[in-house]
Amino acid sequence: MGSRSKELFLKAQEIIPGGVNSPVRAGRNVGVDPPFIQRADGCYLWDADGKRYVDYVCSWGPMILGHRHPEVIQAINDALENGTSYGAPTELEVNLAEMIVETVPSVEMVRMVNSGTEATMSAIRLARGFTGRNVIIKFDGCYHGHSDSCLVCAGSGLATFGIPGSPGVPADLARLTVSLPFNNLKAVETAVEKYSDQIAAVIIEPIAGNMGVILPEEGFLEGIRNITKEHDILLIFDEIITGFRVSPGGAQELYHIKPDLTCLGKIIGGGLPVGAYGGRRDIMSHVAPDGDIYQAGTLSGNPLAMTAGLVTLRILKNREIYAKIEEKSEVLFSGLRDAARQAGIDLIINRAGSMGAIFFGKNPVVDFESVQKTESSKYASFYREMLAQKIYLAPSPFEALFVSAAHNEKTITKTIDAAFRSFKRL
Ligand code: KE4
Repeated sequence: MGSRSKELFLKAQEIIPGGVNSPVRAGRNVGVDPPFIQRADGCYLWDADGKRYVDYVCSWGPMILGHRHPEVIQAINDALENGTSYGAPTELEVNLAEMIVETVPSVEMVRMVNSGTEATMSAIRLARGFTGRNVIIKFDGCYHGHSDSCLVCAGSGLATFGIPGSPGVPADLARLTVSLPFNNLKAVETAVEKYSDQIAAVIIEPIAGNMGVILPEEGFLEGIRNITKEHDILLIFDEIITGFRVSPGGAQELYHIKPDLTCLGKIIGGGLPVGAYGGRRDIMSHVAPDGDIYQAGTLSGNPLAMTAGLVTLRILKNREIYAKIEEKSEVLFSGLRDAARQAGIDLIINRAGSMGAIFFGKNPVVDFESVQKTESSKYASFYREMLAQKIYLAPSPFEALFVSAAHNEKTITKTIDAAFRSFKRL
C-alpha cells in the first residue's frame, strides 16, 4: 500500500471503526491494509497514490456497466440541476418502479428503500405481518444485510433455532431464525415439518454470492418453491446481487421460479444508494400507507439514485450486453482455471454469468461447509500477489468477483497472466 493510503488509513482508524465504513473493506481477511481509492473509470480504479488497478469488485456488484458510464454520469449531472432530494413523490420513482415491474417476473408492486439491508429487513417484517407467523428460514453462508433477524447462525444440530451472529442480536429474536445448509432440500423438509405453522418465510440468495459463489443444485429452488407453496410459507428471493446481474429478470428468470417477494439493490441504483422490495400485489398492498405494515425512509426514491438506476436499467434492456459480458466472463474464468492447472494449483471455480468465485482446493464447493474446507489462507496469498500486480480482487474468499461491460480482452489477458505468476508463487 502506498504512503498516501497508509497515511489516510492511520488517520481513518482514529475516527472510523477499523478505518472503514464497511468491515470487509479493511482487508482483515487477506492481511492487507486497504488502498484508499480516489477515482474510477471503466474497469479501473486509481488509489490515493495514483496506482491504477483492474477492478473485479465493481463496488460489490452495482457497476455492471463499468465505472463512470458516460450516459449515467450525464444523466446524474442533468438531474443535479433539479436539486438532490425532495422527500416527495417524483416521476422518476414511478419510472423506475415500472422498469422493475416490467422486467422482474414476480414483481407486481415495489417499494424503494436505501440499501439491501433495508430491503430484506422490510420484506421479512412484511412476511411476518402478512402471515401472522414469526419464524424465518435462511441458509448458512447466505448474507441478507445486517438487520437482527438476518445476523443469525445455525444453532447446534440441524434445523434448530438460530443463535445470534453478533453481539447485540437478542437471543430471543435469533431463536426465530432457522439457518439451514444451502443445497440441502431434506433440511428444508425437516424444518418445515418441525415448525410449519410458525414459519412466515424462507429467504434465500437463489445464487449465493456471499460465501464465494455457489449455484443452486438441480431441483433445489424448485423444491423450496413447492414446499413453501404447500405450507403457505412465503418465498423471498434476495436478488440484491443477482437482480439485473445474471439476467435482467435475475435468477428467478433464469430458473423460472416465481418467489412471493423479491429484494433488489446494487445495480438498480447504478452506483448510488438504493434498495427495493416487491412482489405479489396482495402482499405488497399491506405495506403502509395502503396497509398497516410500517416501513419508511427519508431518502427512499432519491431523485439522483433513481436517475442513475433508470439509465443503467435502460442500457441493460439491450440483452446483447449480457451476451458480451458472458463471453468475457467465460474467457476470464476458464483462463484462471487453465493458469492454475499449468501452475499445479488445485482450483475450483463457480460462476453464474458475470459473477464468479475461485476456491483453493480439489472438491466441489456446494454449501458453506465445503467453503470452509477450502484453503482461504491461499486465497489471501493470491490476493496479495494479484494486488501487487494491480489486479483488485475482493479482499475476502467469501465474496464474488464481478466482470463488467467495461472489462476488455486486454485487461482480461493481463489478469490471467498476473494470475499465472501469482499461482506460481503460492
Ligand atoms: P447492503 O445493506 O450492504 O446494501 O446490502 C446487504 C446485502 C443483502 N443481500 C445480499 C445478497 C448482499 O450481497 C448484500 C450486501 N453485499 C455485501 C458484499 N457481498 C456488500 C459489501 C459490504 O458489506 O461492504
